[in-house]
Amino acid sequence: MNKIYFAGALALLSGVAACSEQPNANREATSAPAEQSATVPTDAVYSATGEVTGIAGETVTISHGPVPDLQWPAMTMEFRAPSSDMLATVAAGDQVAFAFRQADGGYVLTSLTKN
Ligand SMILES: [Cu+2]
Repeated sequence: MNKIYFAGALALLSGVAACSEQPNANREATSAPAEQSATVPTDAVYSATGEVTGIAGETVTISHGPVPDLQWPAMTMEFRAPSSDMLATVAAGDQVAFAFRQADGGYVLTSLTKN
């Protein structure tokens, strides 16, 4: 009588253990994409390097290399500077390292360094 009860308890325990693994595995698999999207906030700052091809007021055109974080290929595009002061030390043809963030209607530089 005791032996049968013990065997039944073991079967029950192993059954519980097997069942509890399934939901855990599912939770791990579904939480990965949620974490990924959480790591791309809209105020993220991206960095790249490139060559200045033109400056007009507070806008600088940069032929920049790939930006993996944004899945951008190399391209030439305009960036806004917070003020023309940031662009005072660079000229067309300069190699630069820069950082930027997304803003309404474009991309705004957060730093610009002549290489
Ligand atoms: Cu670009």
